[in-house]
Amino acid sequence: MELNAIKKLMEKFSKRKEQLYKQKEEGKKVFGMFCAYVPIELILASNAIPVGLCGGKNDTIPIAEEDLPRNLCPLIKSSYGFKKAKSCPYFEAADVIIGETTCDGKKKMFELLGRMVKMHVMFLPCMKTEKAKELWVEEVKKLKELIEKETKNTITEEKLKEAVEKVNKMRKLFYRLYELRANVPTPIRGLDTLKLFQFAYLLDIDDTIEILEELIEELEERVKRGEGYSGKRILITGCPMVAGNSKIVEIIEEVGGVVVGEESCTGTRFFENLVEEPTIEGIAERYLKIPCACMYNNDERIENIKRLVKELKVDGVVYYTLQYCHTFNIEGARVEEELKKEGIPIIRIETDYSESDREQLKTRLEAFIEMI
Ligand code: BJ8
Repeated sequence: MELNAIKKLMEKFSKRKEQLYKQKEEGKKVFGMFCAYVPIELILASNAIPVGLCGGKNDTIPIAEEDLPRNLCPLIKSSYGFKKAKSCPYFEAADVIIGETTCDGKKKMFELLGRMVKMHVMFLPCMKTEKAKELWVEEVKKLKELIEKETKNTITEEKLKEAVEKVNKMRKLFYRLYELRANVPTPIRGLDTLKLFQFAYLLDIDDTIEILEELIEELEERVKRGEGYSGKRILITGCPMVAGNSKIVEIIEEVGGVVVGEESCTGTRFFENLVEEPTIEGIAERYLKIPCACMYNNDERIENIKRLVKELKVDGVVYYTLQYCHTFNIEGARVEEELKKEGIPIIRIETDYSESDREQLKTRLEAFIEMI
């Protein structure tokens, strides 16, 4: 049941490093990003390249622990370790890295990272008040200025409009993908969708759009034929699962579940909400809507989870936290309480990038999936 579009995704990804360095040789600047809050429209409008840099592998954690505490989120340690070891081609390609004041761990890691690479940190407010919105518009403006300075390209209204349209086009395709996943049986496995989200942070956006268009056609055919994956329908919510980290989805799908949605930055938080106006204000407005657990009183996230449970006909929710991620971990208590009130089954999992807990997680997830 392999999808041609997923084969193509893997092929494109295998050639991405070469393509990126070629684009760099041609004079394009590369901006590394750590977060879904970075407005990629501005980077694209300046004819530069955005690449996601979050690390999902265990291998670079020991070198990171020479500088960072052991009891820190693995995503932060893995990312830092990649730079320190100079082992990630995307990190090495980046001319400037854009960070933002999300969780404390990332924020403080950026101070150390700034000794190795040029950093620009955006001041992301942790509330969505009117004052916060004004501040965020200023931060987006500052980012535009920085990008223009680095690339020596002016971001004209026209260029910005083109970039907004392109990114919105990609977002609409992801919305359509989610509509298709709502079918029973669901036409695509969670593991394939996860790869798509992970690589969408790395691939050229035109390639991502091309793959999504092909994928959607293939999935529409599958739906017409009534083909797909049965099993207990699972929604994952929580920390992102960046490239290199797919442990939980693998386990869920090994033990009789099928992941039909992700309320995550490798999921809905990546594409939900279009930019309505192709202006700095319009862009700022869309990005500030992202319901990350770093936000104070993040009620939209809870509402989104409940909505997704209905839309995707979910049987149970897996709440996924990376070890030492306090924001998602603490918010888990509220999410659990709210879902339980509505009779939605939920299991909370806390893990890292190691394989040491795989069997234990398998036992817990197997029991959960049998029970729901
Ligand atoms: S918008 S989820 S990409 S911050 S897992 S590093 S929060 S301790 S990744 Fe994130 Fe932006 Fe939010 Fe998305 Fe900190 Fe938690 Fe680690 Fe995290």
